[in-house]
Amino acid sequence: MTDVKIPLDHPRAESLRTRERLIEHWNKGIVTTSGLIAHGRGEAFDYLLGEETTEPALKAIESAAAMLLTAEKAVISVNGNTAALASEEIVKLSQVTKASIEVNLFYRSFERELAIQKLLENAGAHEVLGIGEKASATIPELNSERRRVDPRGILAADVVLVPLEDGDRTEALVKMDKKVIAIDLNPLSRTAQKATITIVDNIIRAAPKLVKVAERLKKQGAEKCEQILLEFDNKKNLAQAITLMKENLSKIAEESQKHHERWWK
Ligand code: PTJ
Repeated sequence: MTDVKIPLDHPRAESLRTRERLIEHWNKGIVTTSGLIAHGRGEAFDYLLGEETTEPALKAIESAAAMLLTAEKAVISVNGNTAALASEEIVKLSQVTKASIEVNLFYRSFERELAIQKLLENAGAHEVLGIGEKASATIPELNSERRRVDPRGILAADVVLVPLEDGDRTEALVKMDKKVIAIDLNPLSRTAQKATITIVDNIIRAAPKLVKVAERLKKQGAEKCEQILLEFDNKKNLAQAITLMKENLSKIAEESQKHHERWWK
């Protein structure tokens, strides 16, 4: 933590607390320096979304929950930012959907893997895959450290949840015939565009909702899940997210124009 006290009535208090959380986990070696930059990019897109879970995001969350629940082997891939921002929800989601949890890092080091494993175990995880030598398999055509995966986890999975992804891995996983669920505030990113289901939302808001929806759908059964998946169209959903951002920008531009006109009359 930094020494800064965030006033409770600060208009951006929540956003500042999230930053503090990331800095705290950066100090613990969980979040990488680049992860702080990645968060800044996410914040910019979150502004355009109005910092709320939109209708298209809710639809994608429902479909993601349905896909996780009907998977033969689902795996939740965890990086530094995800661990810092949503470890408890990730563990809950794995319990509800019976998905495995695997640590998979772009900036891989054994120390970071262990620190993230510990954080997840403290949040209630029984087993964390992908640590050290256990990540002995390789995703073909991928040169980053993300290529190293656990043969009992991502390699064997039919569905992989990849929050805050860094690009080319989603494409590689899709080429391996896996279904990929992305959580990414940037609907234009390669990950967002290539994923099977893209949740354009902040992981802080999306992860608890994903848990709740999965709990509900689990009770409703596999048939309901399959129906939801049949009706979902990721490209259409992404287009709706981008349109919402465009409309929010137009509103801001109109207000700005009105303000200008009032001022100069
Ligand atoms: O922990 P490591 O070593 O695996 O490294 C992780 C990072 C995040 C550094 C790495 O994956 C990376 O560089 O990611 P990118 O390419 O910056 O992509 C991250 C994406 O996540 C961007 O499209 C951001 O807009 C988005 N993003 C950032 N913060 C959030 C987010 N999406 C949802 N919720 C957020 N809080």
